[in-house]
Amino acid sequence: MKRTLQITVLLLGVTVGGFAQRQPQKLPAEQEIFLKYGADRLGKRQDENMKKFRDNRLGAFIHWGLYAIPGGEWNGKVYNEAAEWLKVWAKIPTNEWVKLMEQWNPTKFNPKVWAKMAKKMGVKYVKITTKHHEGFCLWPSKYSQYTIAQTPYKKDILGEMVKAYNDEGIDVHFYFSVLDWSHSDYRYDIKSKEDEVAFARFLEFTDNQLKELATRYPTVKDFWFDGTWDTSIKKNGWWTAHVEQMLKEILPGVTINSRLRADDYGKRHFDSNGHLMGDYESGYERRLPDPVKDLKVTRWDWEACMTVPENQWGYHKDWSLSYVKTPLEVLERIVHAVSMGGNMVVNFGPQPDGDFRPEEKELANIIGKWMSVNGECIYGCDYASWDKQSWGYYTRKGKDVYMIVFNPPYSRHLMVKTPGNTKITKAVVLSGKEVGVKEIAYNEYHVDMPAKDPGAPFVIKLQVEENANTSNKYREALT
Ligand code: JFZ
Repeated sequence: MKRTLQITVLLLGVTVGGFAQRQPQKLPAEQEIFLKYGADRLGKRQDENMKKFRDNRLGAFIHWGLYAIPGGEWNGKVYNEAAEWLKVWAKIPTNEWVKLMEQWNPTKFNPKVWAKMAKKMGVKYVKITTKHHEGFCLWPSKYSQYTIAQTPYKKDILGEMVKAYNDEGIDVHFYFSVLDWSHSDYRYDIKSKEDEVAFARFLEFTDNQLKELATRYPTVKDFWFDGTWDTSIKKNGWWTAHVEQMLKEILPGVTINSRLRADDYGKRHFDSNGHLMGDYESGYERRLPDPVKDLKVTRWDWEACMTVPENQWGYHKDWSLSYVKTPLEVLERIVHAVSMGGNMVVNFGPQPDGDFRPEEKELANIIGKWMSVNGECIYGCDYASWDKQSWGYYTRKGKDVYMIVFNPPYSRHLMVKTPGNTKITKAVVLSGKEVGVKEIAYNEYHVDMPAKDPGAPFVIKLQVEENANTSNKYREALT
């Protein structure tokens, strides 16, 4: 009885909660309910593959599919909603949409140039859309008629990308949409026996495609699932757990995002007991945790991804229709994510001709220049757990604490409050000179600005001494 009530309450929470799915409600252990398809593990994965995923910190997303060809425009009408969803906005039937395949011939595509661009930008991994909601496959899948093999281009474009990125030492992650608008067996919900049978066939087809990807491209490091929000999938939580297991058997060490998973009760990302499913949370999409309130995110691995215009993942021909983030704003989001113990993936929507738009090239260049000087405060860095200050963000790697300054104060004194028993012994601007540090009160310091204002975000590396024996008798006397 008690259990039934609990489940009812939980289910109610799921339905009414909507986005509350990302606010895990941790139940005391004795109140946890039995789940066959809940979290496989508590806490962060600590193996080498996960460590590499985490240390990479900065990635690029590539959204490339048939939607790049119309670029947000259909029959003379320009739609400002996400270009990769144009089929839905303009209500284009599948048989018409897939005709775009006849035009897929990116004559300017050069995977080596793409990989060099990513390398120069300083990204350590690239997430590629192997198949977006439209169903078009960038690899010659033997399970679908809508693939790169049926276009004038013919060649395995995904294979070419994987090789080129790997040759530059860049990890490749696969984006895969379970939702497939091109497949007649796909169901949004299961309402009849017929739906059940069709959807079972669809899940088998999806398994086959995933096995195909994992065996054709064994260097893939991660699967990032999308298009898993429909009721049909929530009713088949067992399948999401099975997919994770299946991929991990084929590719030991592979990492998988939380967006794939649904538990026995259809609860997504976090199971009905409040535990993260998959290896890292992937709910931060075009938004970031609050730097002060959301510190719980430091308890699990997470990765955020962002668009450069307001909401365009695929190529859209007119970027003037929404606000486009400046390179500085993109940079701040990267730093912000790392300061909260997360990864950041910046999106690119290549043109149909295989080149990148000038704005994206410029963005990659500017980020790359900054990373070449300051990358030390990003790669392998984590949440520093020092009190946030208004001038910017902290990150940390072992004993080194980095101050990433975005908003220097008029006083030219950068306030730093250290945790108990932590002393700052030296402060050096990355690729620059040492700056003054003054202890102004117990565990409070002023770190000087560089003599010449850099006029751009800069990084100060702090040398700290943590001494468990230091104590402040006066402070103790007050307690
Ligand atoms: C999905 C896609 O629909 C979109 O086209 C793009 O590929 C993006 C990366 O992923 O969009 C989402 C998915 C999940 C959320 C929001 C948009 N979410 O959980 O808030």
